[in-house]
Amino acid sequence: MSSSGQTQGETTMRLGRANLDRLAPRIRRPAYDRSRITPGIVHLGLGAFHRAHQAVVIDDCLSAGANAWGIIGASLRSPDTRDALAPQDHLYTVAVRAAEGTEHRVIGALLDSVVAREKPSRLVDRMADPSTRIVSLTVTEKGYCHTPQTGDLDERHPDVVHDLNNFDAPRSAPGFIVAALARRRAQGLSPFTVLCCDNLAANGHTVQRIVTQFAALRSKDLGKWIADTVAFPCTMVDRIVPETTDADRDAVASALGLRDAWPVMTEPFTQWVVEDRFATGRPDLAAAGVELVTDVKPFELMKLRLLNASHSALAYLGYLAGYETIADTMTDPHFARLAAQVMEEAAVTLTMPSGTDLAAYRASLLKRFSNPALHHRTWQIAMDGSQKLPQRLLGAMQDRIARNMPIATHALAVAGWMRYVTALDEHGRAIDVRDPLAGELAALAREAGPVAERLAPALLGVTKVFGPLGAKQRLREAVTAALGRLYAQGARRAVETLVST
Ligand code: CS2
Repeated sequence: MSSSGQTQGETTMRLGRANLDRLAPRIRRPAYDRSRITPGIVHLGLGAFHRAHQAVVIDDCLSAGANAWGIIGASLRSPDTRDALAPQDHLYTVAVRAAEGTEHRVIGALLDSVVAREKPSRLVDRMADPSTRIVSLTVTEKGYCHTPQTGDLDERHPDVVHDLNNFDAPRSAPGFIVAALARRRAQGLSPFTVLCCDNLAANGHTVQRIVTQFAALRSKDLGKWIADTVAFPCTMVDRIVPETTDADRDAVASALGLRDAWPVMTEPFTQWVVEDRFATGRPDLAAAGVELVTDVKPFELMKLRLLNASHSALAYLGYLAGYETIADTMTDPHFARLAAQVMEEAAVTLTMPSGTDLAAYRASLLKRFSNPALHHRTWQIAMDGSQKLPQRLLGAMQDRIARNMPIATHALAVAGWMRYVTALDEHGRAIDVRDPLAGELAALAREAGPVAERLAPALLGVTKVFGPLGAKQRLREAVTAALGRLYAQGARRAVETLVST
């Protein structure tokens, strides 16, 4: 923590149940008696995104009287969130930032938290408890132990291997879900609904496939029971939630008059579209602003191919051009145009329900990316690209190739990723590449050297990411040419050239 953080920490009282009434009067706080709330949801992956998105919706449900739907959060590995939140009775602040100012709200929906690594059986017990009716997840793309390109369980993933040998003491999200469902089945309990809230293509179906494949490795019967009885609704989740910094914590303490060690920062926009398939009940989500639909797919593709695709394009190319945040990147008109162009290329690959205004959606995304109050680092979004590229960029490229349409903008985004994962920036400085395949990608890059004609084919050959698409002539040509321009001109000029032609 920064020295100013420490100073304030020493002099400002900690947020907690006992001192909610000391909050500055304008701060919204739980409008219900928390002692009457019982848990109905177990959430895996207690990161900032969950706390700024689903937990806020659940907080609204609790305010409306849905007392049996409190959340127990689980961090799969790190104790940091539990250690920060337990001393403040799991209360925390959501700071909603806009150019005009910040609104703060204290959320009470999270009742308790567990750290799975410390005592896996405690989490399995909690998930198997009859009161648990929904298990939701935000474990990031890589948390599903699957092959991003195919959507199948990666049976050789170290956590999967571990979990199959330690069935009652798992490590991975699929391992916990299967262990808890097996327990419920043995006890004659109905299963919980599995609600994936990560940016995966067809997220519910994908997680259903992964979990069923995992279970079948343990027992064919269990796999079949899960396939037949467990509901895995698809969801589209959207809210931009940058990592919280020490400066953010200080700003929140000043606004609250109390110190919160684990606040979350976000934007005014929030959207949650959910398929209404809950086997064992749900709170009244619609009353809390959730869009309940029969088919999420079009909304999910819209979000992945418009928002996330242009986000990733800005992240790789913006980082290489020296921009620290998305909002900084968007101040450069060529990069703003690049984001718009990625969306234009992708939009024609979407088939939306009538009444969807894609042009308005695209305009709202550009505005959200430009929010000067959000410090969303390009480096943060650049993380785990190997897990993100297929659903964000490659699907739209495949569709456009099938229709004989140009793919130059998407190709530059993919080339930006390639240049980024070499782990050396345009000035020869090291890039801290965070990606499960970082080592493999950097080794390929070292072998190929900084030559587009060698590097592009080498990386396109990584089938876990590109699958058969990597062998397509049109894709190879477009990506190789884009990477060549990145090496010849640098990211800033390459983006300018692209959007000016
Ligand atoms: C971002 C997303 O980090 C990333 O990859 O693109 O987290 C994005 O901010 C959210 O999906 C917005 O809903």
